Amino acid sequence: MIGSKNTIETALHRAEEKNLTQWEFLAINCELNVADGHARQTLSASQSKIVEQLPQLFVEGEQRPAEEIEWEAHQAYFELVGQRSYPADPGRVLSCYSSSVSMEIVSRSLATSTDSVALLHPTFDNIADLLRGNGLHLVPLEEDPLQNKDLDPRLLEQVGCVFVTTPNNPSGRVLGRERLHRLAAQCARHGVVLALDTSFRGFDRQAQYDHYAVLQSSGCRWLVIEDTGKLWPTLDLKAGLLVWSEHLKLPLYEIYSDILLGVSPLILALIREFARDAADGGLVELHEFIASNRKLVRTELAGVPEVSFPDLDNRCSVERVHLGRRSGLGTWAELSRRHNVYALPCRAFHWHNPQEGEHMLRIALARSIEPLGRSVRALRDVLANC
Ligand code: EGV
Repeated sequence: MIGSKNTIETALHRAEEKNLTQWEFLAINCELNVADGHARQTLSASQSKIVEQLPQLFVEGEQRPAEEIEWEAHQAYFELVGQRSYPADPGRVLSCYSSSVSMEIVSRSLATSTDSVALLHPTFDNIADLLRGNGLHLVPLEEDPLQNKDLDPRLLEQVGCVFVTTPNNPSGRVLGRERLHRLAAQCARHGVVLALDTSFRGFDRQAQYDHYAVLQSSGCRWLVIEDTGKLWPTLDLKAGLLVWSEHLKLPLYEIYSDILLGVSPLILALIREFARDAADGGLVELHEFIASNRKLVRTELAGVPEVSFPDLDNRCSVERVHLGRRSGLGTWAELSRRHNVYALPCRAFHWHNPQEGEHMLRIALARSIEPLGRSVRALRDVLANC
C-alpha cells in the first residue's frame, strides 16, 4: 500500500542507497582503501624511471604532432594486450579522458537509434546508470547463460545493443573466443550493435585473444571500450579508448566532439611508455603481483566460518568475498568503524536486483602488500566476531 510505513522506509532506504563510486569516495582519503579498482600499488623500478622522465615527455608533447604520439600510444597498448587487428586508420580509436567518458559517448549515441539495451548482470553500476541516464531501458543478461548458450532471439528482437563487460567487473568472467564469435554472429543476423567493455583485459591472458579479428569477420556492428586506467599506478593519468566498426551508423564521432578535443599528449606519451615497459616484462610481473595478493586475501580469510570466494578463476585486480549470512553493509560498517578499513559492498553491482549482492564485499588487489595485508587481517577480525 502506498504510504504505509514499510513502503516509506523502503523508499528512503533506496533513495539513500549509494552507487559504487559513492562508496569508493568514502575510501579515497583513507590509508586502508581497498574499495576502488584503480591501481594504487607502488611503482616498479622501471616504472619509476618513466616517471623521472616526465619533464622530457612534456617537451616531447610540446614539440611533436599530437597524432603521432597518440598513434604510438594506441599501437603500444593494443600490441600489449594482443589486439593486433585493431583498426589503426585515423579516427577509429577515439581517445577519451576515461572509459566512463567513452561510456557516456556510447550511451548518448545509442539513444539516437534505440530505446533498449541488453546489459550484463551484475556489472559495475555506472554502465547501467549512464545508459539509463540517457533514457535507455535495460534488459539484464545473466552471466551463466551468456557463457553457456546463444541468446534468445526474442531478446535480440527487443534491443538495439548487447553490452558485455569482459573480463567482467567484479567477477572476472571472460567471454571466450568461441562465445564472442557466436554472439557477434547473432548480433549480425539481428542488426544489433555488440558493445564490449574490456577495461580489465590487461590482467587476464584469456581476454587477450585478438577480439578485433573476431568482430571484423563477423560482419556485425560493434564497438569496444578499452581502458589503460586499471593497470598501472599512474595517479589516474590514463585514457579510455573508444573503438568502433565500419558501418556502425552511430554518431560517436559527433558526440565525442561535443565532449572533448583530445587527451593530453603528455598522458598519451606516458601510456606509451608504460605499455612498452609492460610488454618488456612488466605485465608478467603485474600478473604475479595480483596473483600473490589474491592468494594473500584467500589465505588470511581461509577457515573463517561461512566465508567463501565466488570467483575462483578471476585474474583481475579485484576479489569478491562472500560473507555467508552476514550482510555486506553491516560488515562494511564494522570494518570502517573499528579498523578504518574501506572495502566495497556489492549490492550495486547487481543493478537489476541489488539483493543478490547483499552478502558480498569486493576487495581491491592493486594495492601494496603491507596495507592490503592489514586490511584483510582487520576483515578477518571483524568476521570472526560476527
Ligand atoms: C572499479 C569509477 C566512475 C570506476 C571504478 C571502477 N569511475 N564512476 N566514473 O573507475 O571497479 O572500482 O571501475
